[in-house]
Amino acid sequence: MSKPRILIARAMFPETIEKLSEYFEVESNQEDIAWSQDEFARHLQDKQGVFTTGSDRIDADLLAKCPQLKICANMAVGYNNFDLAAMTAAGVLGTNAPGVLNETTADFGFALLMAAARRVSESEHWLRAGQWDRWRYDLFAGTDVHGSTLGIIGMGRIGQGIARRGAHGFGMQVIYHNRSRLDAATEAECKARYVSKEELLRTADHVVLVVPFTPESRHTIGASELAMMKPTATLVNVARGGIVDDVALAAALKDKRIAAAGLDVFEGEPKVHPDLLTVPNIVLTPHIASASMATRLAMADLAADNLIGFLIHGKPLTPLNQEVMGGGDSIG
Ligand code: 8YV
Repeated sequence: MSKPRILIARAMFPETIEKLSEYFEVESNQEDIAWSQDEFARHLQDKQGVFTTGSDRIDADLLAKCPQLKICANMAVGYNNFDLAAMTAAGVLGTNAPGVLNETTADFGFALLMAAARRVSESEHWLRAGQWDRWRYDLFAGTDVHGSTLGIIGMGRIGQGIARRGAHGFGMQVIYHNRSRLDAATEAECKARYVSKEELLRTADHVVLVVPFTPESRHTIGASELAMMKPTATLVNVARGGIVDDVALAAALKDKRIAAAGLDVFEGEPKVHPDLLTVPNIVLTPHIASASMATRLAMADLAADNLIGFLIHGKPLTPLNQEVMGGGDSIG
């Protein structure tokens, strides 16, 4: 019997391709060509499965051109690149990659927080530009992280990882806001107190965003929210572009309405709004919060296991729209 055909939409680890090739006829975009949606559809039209990243859009138009498609396996915990309703209507399963990137992403959230609050990038650029000629009492004096109040918006597993680091490692008072309150045991473990979004914005010294992108979470932080924050505050986003209004943030930083920001994600990335590129008190990274080698391998492995699990054994590990499987079950 011939093997099912799958597409890997981006360049990928050789070991992932090798593993998938045991089960599938694999076409891989190993040259990492930036396909248009039409080109993506052309490569996908005769495939039963696709290995996607959080940047590969799966929508009704694409699905209409790919009648054989049964599964889209995202190498990402976020899946706002999927139109899940259209996928369900087309009978296409979506899977994501939860659980494997929490601690690595929480590490990076903390790295951005430290770098922004203590002005690491800003001072490095200045030093590299040859401007350091003598000591000064207030040279790049920033805001303390230890002992301060950490506000986390979005208290899923990544948010909890950031809370634990803050409370246990840096002696921070942790407050959080979330769609629903955590159970008492988790709150105690994270030493975190539930507050309203407004109280969080007004009292936190550092605000970290870890909410999924949905139409409701778009511009969770805009001009009015930035106006509530302390002038000494730091804002960090390791969630998704669009949760922050980038233009409003650039204006707030320029006018020193807040002190600093660290962003790993952007509205319309990989393009970055030019206003953000010209304010000095910001740390900008290219969506790499999950990018340790070990974690990226684990994410790729889970996406591959979802393809194998579903197309070969009928049992995906981490399905999103299980209803398309009819009577089938999951082991995730
Ligand atoms: C990925 C992410 O690097 O998992 C997510 O949701 O944002 C990142 O870890 C990115 O989406 C590529 O798949």
